[in-house]
Amino acid sequence: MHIIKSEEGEVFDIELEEDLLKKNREIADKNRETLDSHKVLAIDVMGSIGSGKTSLIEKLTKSLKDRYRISMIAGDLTTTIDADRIHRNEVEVTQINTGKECHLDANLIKKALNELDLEKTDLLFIENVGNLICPAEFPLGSHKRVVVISVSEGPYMVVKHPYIFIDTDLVVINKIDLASSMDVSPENLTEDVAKIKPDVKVAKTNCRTGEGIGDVIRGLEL
Ligand SMILES: Nc1nc2c(ncn2[C@@H]2O[C@H](COP(=O)(O)OP(=O)(O)OP(=O)(O)O)[C@@H](O)[C@H]2O)c(=O)[nH]1
Ligand SMILES: [Mg+2]
Repeated sequence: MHIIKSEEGEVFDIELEEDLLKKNREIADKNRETLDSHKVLAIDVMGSIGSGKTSLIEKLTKSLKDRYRISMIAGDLTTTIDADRIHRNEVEVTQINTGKECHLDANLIKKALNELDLEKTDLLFIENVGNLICPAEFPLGSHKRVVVISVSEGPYMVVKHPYIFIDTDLVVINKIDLASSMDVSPENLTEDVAKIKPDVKVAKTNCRTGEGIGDVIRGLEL
């Protein structure tokens, strides 16, 4: 079998991309300053499509709402479905619709931070656009990064998408209730994650029932 690997510098827009990433990092640093000046802890929730990001935020919001004033930024291409879901729990939500873009970036978060009442927020969940590739390269200025994967995506999603796990504080392996019917082992996924980032925390959850949410809360030191 022939395998073609692109070399560094081979992709024609590489210089453009480096400038873009540098600018994104600068704005992300400013976002962090804004968050810190208002004493807001921000958590970037990344993960594959349909893995359970919104369900996780929903469960965390319910568990933590007596201890923190919680807000959310919801990233999606076009709809407000997830934002509406979380808003029903009386959480202040700002929607970002990215159009065709497959990730949030620091500039979009800067705009959303202008819309939120940061004085009335202690904890901010940012739900990134669902995929395991693009969000990895775009820090937003958040204090912590979580990656949500689920057993329903099959056994290879960790080894196929290593980069998103490198700069992550906590990995959530969701839908453990489906593990046997999917014939996917959460333990094997945990081992795959540990090979990429040995010290990363892992929580196994069922975000429908709330099983494992306590481990997520402890993992995030909330
Ligand atoms: N069986 C099972 N279903 C789950 C679990 N967590 C979430 N779901 C279901 O999975 C589907 C997708 O969940 P969401 O929370 O919307 O996932 P998401 O990652 O926010 O999806 P996108 O934002 O569209 O990428 C919904 O039908 C949830 O009810 C779980 O632990 N077990
Ligand atoms: Mg969602």
